[in-house]
Amino acid sequence: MMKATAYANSNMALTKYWGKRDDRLILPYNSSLSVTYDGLGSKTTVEFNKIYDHDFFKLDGKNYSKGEEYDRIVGQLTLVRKLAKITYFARVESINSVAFSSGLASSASGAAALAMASAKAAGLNLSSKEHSILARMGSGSGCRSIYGGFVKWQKGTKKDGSDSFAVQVADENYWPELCLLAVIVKKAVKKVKSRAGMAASVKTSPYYQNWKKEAEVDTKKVEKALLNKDFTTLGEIAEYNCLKMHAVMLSTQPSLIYWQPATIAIMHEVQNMRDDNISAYFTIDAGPQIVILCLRSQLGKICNRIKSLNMCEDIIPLKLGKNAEYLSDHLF
Ligand code: 2P0
Repeated sequence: MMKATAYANSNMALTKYWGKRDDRLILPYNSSLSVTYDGLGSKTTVEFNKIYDHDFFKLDGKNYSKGEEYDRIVGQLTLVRKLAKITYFARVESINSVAFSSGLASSASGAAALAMASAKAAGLNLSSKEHSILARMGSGSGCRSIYGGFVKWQKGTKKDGSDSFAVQVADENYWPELCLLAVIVKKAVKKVKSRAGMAASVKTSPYYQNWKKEAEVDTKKVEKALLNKDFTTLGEIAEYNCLKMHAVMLSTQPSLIYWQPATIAIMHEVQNMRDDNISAYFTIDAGPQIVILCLRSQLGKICNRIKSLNMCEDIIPLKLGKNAEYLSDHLF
């Protein structure tokens, strides 16, 4: 039977991916570095079988037979069929962790779990690097979800994308003092998805050229700070990198304003905390939620300060997660 199941955690970038130099192969303009977090992820089962007359896809109990989600899945399956030299259609079922409804959802874990499950179901025996490349072609940030801990997506320079994949910089046990705190300000679906948003930024933001240069340097600096366990440098660069990405978003036409009033209030509060000698930094993706970087010894204090603002729906401490893996209990 050609069936396999995989689980992958989601990830949060400390230096961001925002813009593609190749839309089809999903190749980024700059490298990025992320943290894989535990318990927010996707479990996916794939079966290739001659009885299917098309590709079936079910996500969290809902069937999809067209649209952006469906096309992404079929795109990844088509790559796998080509690699494995098979022609069978597939049945794909995927579930996301409950906490996904928090607004920290990302396509990364889905792309990584699908890459691993579909490759194995098709009889391929791929390396982690090959899984990462396959996940990348489903969703760019997905290439980072193949690994746990701290992960770098090296942008690569080759046209065919064969050198654009993720590598693990350090595992999830490397720096136990480092904490991430997700602050959920609004559980709303964003108006402009990352894929369309970043394409518009590349085309229209007058700051895009600077962004890609700076982001490449920031990624190197964050990697070094991480390896030195230098929290202040890591926090400063990560926060600044996030603000530079948002400057590009704001200067895109039409502008991409992912922040809500509460997002800005919490950004101020994080900076105020630093004035009070609490070492905290923030990072924000293409949405209103904030992730605060801090050290474990100050987690309680920071939680209390954020709670007392009364501006968020939830505060979730994020644990660092491990590598994506195969599971033996299938979803069907
Ligand atoms: C990141 N984001 O580095 C950045 C920061 C959002 C902001 O990766 O088009 O869903 O599928 O490659 O991976 C979101 O982009 O986009 C993302 P595609 P993806 O995490």
